[in-house]
Amino acid sequence: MGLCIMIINTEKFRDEIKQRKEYVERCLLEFLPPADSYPALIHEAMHYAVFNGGKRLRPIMVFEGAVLGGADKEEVITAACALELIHTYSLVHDDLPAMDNDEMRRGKPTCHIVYGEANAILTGDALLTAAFYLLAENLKAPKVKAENLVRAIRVVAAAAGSQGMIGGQVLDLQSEGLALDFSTLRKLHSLKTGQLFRAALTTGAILSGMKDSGIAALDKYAASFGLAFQITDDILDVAGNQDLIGKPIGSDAKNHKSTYVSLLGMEKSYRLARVAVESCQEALGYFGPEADFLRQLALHTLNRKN
Ligand code: GRG
Repeated sequence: MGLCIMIINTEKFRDEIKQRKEYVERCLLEFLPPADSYPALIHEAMHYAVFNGGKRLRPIMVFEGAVLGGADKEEVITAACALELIHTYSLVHDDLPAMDNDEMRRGKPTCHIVYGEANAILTGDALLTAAFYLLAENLKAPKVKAENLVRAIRVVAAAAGSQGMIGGQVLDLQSEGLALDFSTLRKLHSLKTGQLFRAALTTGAILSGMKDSGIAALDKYAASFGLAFQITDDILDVAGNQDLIGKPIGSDAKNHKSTYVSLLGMEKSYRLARVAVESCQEALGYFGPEADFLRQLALHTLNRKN
């Protein structure tokens, strides 16, 4: 599928994303413990961290994986919320003084600035714990099979853990100040950023009962999507608009991090992102027009502003 054929309906696609994001936010509000529930401090901090203007890409992927497998999105609501909570916990901890020491995220002071460092650590812990509670809650969905749910929980735990996102974060922290080679940078980001996208899309598909060949195609798509997303993240950190990103640009340079841009330069980085988006489209060859949303999402990522 040629890239330009898919560029056509940008306006409509943005509206579609907006509606899906609003749906995710309604689900999150329903399934997070209320902000004023006892003990209110931790629940208020969890709400502060979760309702921060994020794009909600990972839950959107859970829903999309499920729908492509023939399930109703209502069947995977709590799993979709779980992926966003894991993502949010990772951001709260990533912003801590001991990690990236960032004071702003999405135009608002970070969790530890508002609630203090100890409470921000606990907020991340509580979000991660709540995520696995909500994953298990997905057993209440009438059509989800217990064996598929256990498989999905295993996938999510592996993606978030020491051989997934946390492993990537450790490599990232270890690499500060070092000039990484391309393959190390690629490995680091496939763990830190790619694994959770893969878990999100395949979780929805697994819960829907999709065949393994379809799940493998979605896994491939999400791995390439993660790469494209990370490269554009690096590009935005250099050339993005601070107001749209919601934090000062140049944080990678501030933290002496190797990035695709520092390693390859702007032009080659953009070209690599484009190749990754083409790989996304190839992976979707397994599906017909029902996967057009994912095709457009990959293209949209290439031109994203935040
Ligand atoms: C602390 C365990 C632990 C992990 C941290 C994900 C991560 C690992 C750190 C986030 C830092 C970062 C800039 C990662 C690169 C790409 C990325 C995951 C960006 C944030 O994701 P978005 O843009 O966030 O989907 P929103 O704000 O839209 O929810």
